[in-house]
Parts: sequence; C-alpha cells; structure tokens
Amino acid sequence: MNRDELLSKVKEQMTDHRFTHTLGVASTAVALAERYGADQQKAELAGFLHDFCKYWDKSRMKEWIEQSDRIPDDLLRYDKELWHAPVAALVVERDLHIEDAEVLNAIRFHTSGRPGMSLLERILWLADYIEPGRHFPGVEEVRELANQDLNRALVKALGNTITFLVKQQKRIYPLTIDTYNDLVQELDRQERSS
Ligand code: DGI
Ligand code: FE
Ligand code: FE
Repeated sequence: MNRDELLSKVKEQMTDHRFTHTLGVASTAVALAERYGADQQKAELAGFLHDFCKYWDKSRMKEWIEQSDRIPDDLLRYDKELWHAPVAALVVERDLHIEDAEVLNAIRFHTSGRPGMSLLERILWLADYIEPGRHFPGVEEVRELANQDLNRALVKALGNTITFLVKQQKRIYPLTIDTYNDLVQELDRQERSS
C-alpha cells in the first residue's frame, strides 16, 4: 500500500477535523524525529495511524480488547478514551499489515505512555500533544520545551494531563502515573549528570 492509499483509509475512519489533527501529528512527529535523531518515516507512519480507532463504538473496541491477549483486561475498568490506542495497534497490524514493532508500540502507548518509552514512542506522544491544531492552556510552554529537551517537555505535558484529569475528577490509569514517575526519575538523573 502506498502513502496515498494508506491516507485515504485513515481518512475514511474519522471526521475531517480529526484527519487534520492526524496530519498535524505526523508532520510534528517528523520534525521531532529530525530534531532528536529518530527514524522520520516511522514517525510519520505512527502519526498517520495513531488515532485510527478514535471514533469506533465502545462495544467494537471492547470486543478487540477482550479477544486480544496482548491488551490487559484492566483497561476496560478505565475510561474508554484510553482504549483507541492499543486497539489501533492491533487493527493496523491485522488489517493494514503494518509489521514494524516500533511503530505499533508508539501507536499502542500514545495515550498512556509507559515506563521506559522508546524515542519513537516519546516523539509520537509529544507530537500528539503539541501539533499545531492543539489550543489548550500550557501547550505553548510545552512547544517551547520540545525545541530544547524532549524529556522536560514530556514531564510537563504528562503533568498537565494528570492535573487536567484530577480537576475533572476522572480516574487515572495506573500506566499513565507510572509513565509520569518514570520520566521524572529519568529527568532528575539527566539533570544531576549535566
Ligand atoms: O486521541 P487524542 O485526543 O488525539 O489524544 P489522546 O490519545 O492522548 O487521548 C486523550 C484523551 O485521553 C483525553 O481525553 C485524556 C484521556 N486520558 C489520557 N490519559 C488518561 C486519560 N483518561 C483517563 N481517564 N485516564 C488516563 O490515565
Ligand atoms: Fe489518541
Ligand atoms: Fe491524537
């Protein structure tokens, strides 16, 4: 499948607004990959596919989660906002024949993150947060940090996300907290050694 065919399959899955977001994430991920020395093609592909299942029905996502032994069942006890990421990784592997494990993991963990994220996973997570279509309080500060230091940008952005969820009195998926703690620890080490 070439790039145009892939993009038309992505477009079919979502609203025009979400497709614009998708293109913004892909181009931001490419720019971050260039800046931080990751594979730009993989960054673009992960950006194109990350929200593939964003508009799937809850029941359709639930079926995929229940049938897969690669998605922990505890996810079903947390908000469905978290589900589209691991489901998309399975769906694009099976239906679009995407085989690259790094790209699939970036998609899988693009909402929660996970401890020990790869460079590509970090880049997609951050690109999703700062793409040009995002306009929420604090995003500009994270955009500036993203030009300077990937981990500082991620700690700020994940902290903002967790604060936002607390303010909305939403349950926080333990993996999201684990990701935050892991990144803070890494940043502490990084800053102590510099
Ligand atoms: O799909 P996008 O909107 O582009 O971005 P995303 O995949 O990062 O999803 C963001 C949504 O997920 C947003 O509504 C916040 C929510 N979210 C992220 N982490 C958690 C979470 N929701 C809950 N309840 N718990 C989390 O840990
Ligand atoms: Fe998403
Ligand atoms: Fe997204």
